[in-house]
Order: sequence, then C-alpha cells, then structure tokens
Amino acid sequence: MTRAGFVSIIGLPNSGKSTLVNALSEGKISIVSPKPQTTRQRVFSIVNKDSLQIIFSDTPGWILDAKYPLHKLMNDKISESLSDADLIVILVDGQKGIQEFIQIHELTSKIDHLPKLIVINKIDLLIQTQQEQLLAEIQKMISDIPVFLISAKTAHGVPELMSNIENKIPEHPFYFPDDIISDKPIRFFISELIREQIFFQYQDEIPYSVFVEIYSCKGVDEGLEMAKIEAIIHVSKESQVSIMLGKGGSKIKALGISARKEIESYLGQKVYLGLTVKIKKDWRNNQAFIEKSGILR
Ligand SMILES: Nc1nc2c(ncn2[C@@H]2O[C@H](COP(=O)(O)OP(=O)(O)OP(=O)(O)O)[C@@H](O)[C@H]2O)c(=O)[nH]1
Ligand SMILES: [Mg+2]
Repeated sequence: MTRAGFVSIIGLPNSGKSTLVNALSEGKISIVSPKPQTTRQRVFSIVNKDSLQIIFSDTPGWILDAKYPLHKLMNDKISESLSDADLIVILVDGQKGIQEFIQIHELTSKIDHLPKLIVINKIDLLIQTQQEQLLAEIQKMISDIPVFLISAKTAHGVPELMSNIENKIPEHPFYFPDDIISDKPIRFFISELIREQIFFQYQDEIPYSVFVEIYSCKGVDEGLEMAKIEAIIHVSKESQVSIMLGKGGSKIKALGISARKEIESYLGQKVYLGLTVKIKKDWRNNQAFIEKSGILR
C-alpha cells in the first residue's frame, strides 16, 4: 500500500520556509533570499521514497498588513494551500522570539481540523538557554502540538522532523508520477532563478517591483550544447528602468552573468540568456493583470 500526502509549510515572511522545503527535499526547489516576501506563489516540491510520496507546499509568507492586490493574492495562495493539506508545518523564526510565534499562532489557531507541527527555525543563531526559554514559553501556550527546534540552513534537526512528517502521511495512491519533483514547468524555475539574483543585486523596492517573464526558451535538454532563453524583466515605473540597467548597462550585465550561471547549473547545460527591461505600469495594483498573466499561478 502506498502513502501520499500534502504538507503545507506556513509562516511569516523570512522565517525560512523556502530554505526548509529545500532541506526536506534535499535539493533546490524554492528561491531563498535574506529579504522578506521572496516567495510569491505556492510551489510544490515532491519527494518520492519507495512507497511514500510527500508533496511539500512552500507558500508566500503571511503578509499581516496586505497593501497591494498582489499581497492579498499572495495571502490567498496560503489559504489555498491549507485547503488540501494533510499536515501543516508552522514555521517560526526563532530569532524573532515569542512575538512571532504569537502572531502565527493567532492566524492558525482556527484551523483545527488538520494535524499540525510547530517548528522553531534558525536555532543556530540562538544559544542553548534562549532555545530552552522559547520552547518553554511556547509549550506554556500550547500543549497538544509537537514542537521541533531546527536549523533549516545547517539541517540540524531536519532528519528528525522529516521522519515525524513521514509518519503522519496517510494511506493514499500517489498524486503525481514518481519521476517528477515539482508541479511547475522549467520556465517557472528559470524565471525564479533570475528573480532570486535580482533580490541579491538590487536594493529597496526593486525586487518587489519586478516580475520576470520568459518569453522564449529553446533547446532546454541536457543532450544539447546550449539553451537559448529570452526573458523580459517588467518593472512597475519609468524610473526603475535606469536603475535596472545601471550606468552604461553595468547592472543588467552583472545580473545576466550571475543568473546565467545559476540557470546553467540548474539545467546542466550551457545557456545563452537575453534580458530586456520593460515597464508594466503599477502592475502590483492591477488585480486583473496579475490574474491573467499567471504571475501567481
Ligand atoms: N541562520 C539561519 N538563517 C536561515 C535559516 N533558515 C533560513 N535562513 C535565512 O533566512 C532568510 C530567509 O529565508 P527564506 O527561506 O527565503 O525564507 P521564506 O520564509 O521562504 O521567506 P519568504 O518567501 O520571503 O516568505 C535567508 O537569508 C535564509 O538564508 C536558518 O536555519 N538559520
Ligand atoms: Mg520563500
């Protein structure tokens, strides 16, 4: 008999959800950056082990003061991921202390029909007494949910968490063929790798103001010498075009080089990457456009 199930990782922005999904999947599925609100949509990472299939659902961080339609739609993605979950993993940034736990606990306490695990992350940044104190404070508030202390970054505590998750997966036929690792197409991962580099190389509003569209993607196949990928980086206002480009095109050139390297190692082949910058005025406020374009799909 096979077992299969959906596990939703939820938490506030920057708590380490994508890092954890990557650690549990032993591979890179989700992009990670030091800035909050990196993940915009729900990303499945599918782990297959003999007769067991676990589908981890990485979600955007819960945005407490959703300002833009984009933010509201990101919150909707979290609700969507809870609707079909078999298990919820509530991730808390241990460095933020009990306050972050209280916030996420308030948001999730209404969900009482699903099993939950509480995971305190980033314990590599806490000393032993801080870890013990936080654990005690949490256990004082909830007594019926297991609590794990981990570091998604160093993988400390991750194998124990994984085996606990595995034990909670119900008997069910596989939901996906056993040779695929995500529900998203290659184009999605390519656009995410470019967006990840934008998070690393640009400051302030820029990473939040862009979306990356792959409009041409040819020759993606490890057997071929080179893939040719053309991407458009859409910004939301005029002034951001020159910031994206940099003096004499220096910034976009550096972005192209680093994104190409990431894509090459992801695809396992040489890549030509063409980048173009365009304006899609104020797109984050344009709900119809966000829905139609598939940015969150
Ligand atoms: N020291 C330390 N840093 C961590 C750990 N886990 C994640 N981080 C860092 O925390 C930052 C945010 O990690 P992400 O995985 O992008 O967090 P997220 O919850 O997916 O963020 P959003 O998608 O923006 O909601 C990154 O700089 C990570 O490297 C950890 O266990 N220890
Ligand atoms: Mg993320």
